[in-house]
Amino acid sequence: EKDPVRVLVTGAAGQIGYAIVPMIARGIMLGPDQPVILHLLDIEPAAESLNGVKMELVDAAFPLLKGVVATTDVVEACKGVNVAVMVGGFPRKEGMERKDVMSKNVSIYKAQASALEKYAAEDCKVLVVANPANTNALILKEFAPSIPEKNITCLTRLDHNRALGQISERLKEHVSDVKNAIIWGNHSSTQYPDVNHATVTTSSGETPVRKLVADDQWLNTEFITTVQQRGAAIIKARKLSSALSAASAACDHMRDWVLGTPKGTWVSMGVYSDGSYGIQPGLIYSFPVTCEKGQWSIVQGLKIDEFSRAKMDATAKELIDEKSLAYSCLD
Ligand code: NAX
Repeated sequence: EKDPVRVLVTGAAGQIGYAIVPMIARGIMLGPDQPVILHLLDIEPAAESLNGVKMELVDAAFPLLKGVVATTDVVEACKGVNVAVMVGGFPRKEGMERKDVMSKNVSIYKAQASALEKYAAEDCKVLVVANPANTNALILKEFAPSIPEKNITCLTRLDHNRALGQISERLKEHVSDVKNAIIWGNHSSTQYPDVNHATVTTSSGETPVRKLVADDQWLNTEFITTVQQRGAAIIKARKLSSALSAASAACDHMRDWVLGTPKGTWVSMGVYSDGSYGIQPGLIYSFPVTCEKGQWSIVQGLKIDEFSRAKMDATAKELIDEKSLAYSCLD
């Protein structure tokens, strides 16, 4: 049997936390033959509820689950973790200024970066889910300089999966036959969902989505806004934000990163920009990536038309603004 992998989930008493821990304990994230030890972190006001989650994990008798550490102590939570899924954060409440929310999250991610840097396993892979996800990941990177920048990512896989879902619904093709959509940029409403390179596998082979949909007007307007606004649509319907789909996407992100993407398939991940596609280095920006042997690499050489260029630059601009807002909170 393999040695257990230690997986940290912060914000574990919250909605996404409640959805994701059973997925991890069932092997959805790291594979059906990979034992895990869950490290669950939340803050003091949620301590009792966190303990309830731990009780349920015991009650579920998961064969792969070799232990649970449930704590409000960030040092204890980070000790020896190989994978860190950062779901905890300060939510934007009605009437709050953007700067106030940023400032709260900057201080959370600064502190947690230091704890991860000191106590996590050397090869720890980090996925930031909590919003503003890209900028929280950037702060984490800045304050954990000894963690390789390649090990710090943020979640845009939910947006990616939403794009595949919309194409699947429109064409009445199964979602697993749709691939290679791209989410460029920020996990926010400025993200650019791009299907210029996406395909659908049918009985006649792999066909471009643009050809099958045959409605550029829809693809260039409604499709994009539906994906961008999907989070808000879920809140309107459920009176709560996306949780099961976010948890599932976080598992997809980590699984593909650790175990590799299927041949001929790429996925979207928020990663540290190296200047690819003219996106300025020093931002956590969502790109199309393939993964092999636990390493992601940005898909190179895709043709970018003028329409895409403008949208990719607009979402980069928002990230540059967020970055300076975040830095102004550090002073
Ligand atoms: P909840 O409010 O249900 O849960 C958040 C949990 O984090 C709470 O239990 C809270 O006590 C805890 N927490 C707060 N500060 C903490 C700290 N310093 N250390 C540890 N835990 C802390 O929110 P939920 O619906 O679970 O969403 C979690 C985060 O994911 C939010 O920031 C949300 O905006 C973000 N999302 C990101 C998505 C993405 O695709 N990147 C999609 C879903 C989601 O909206």
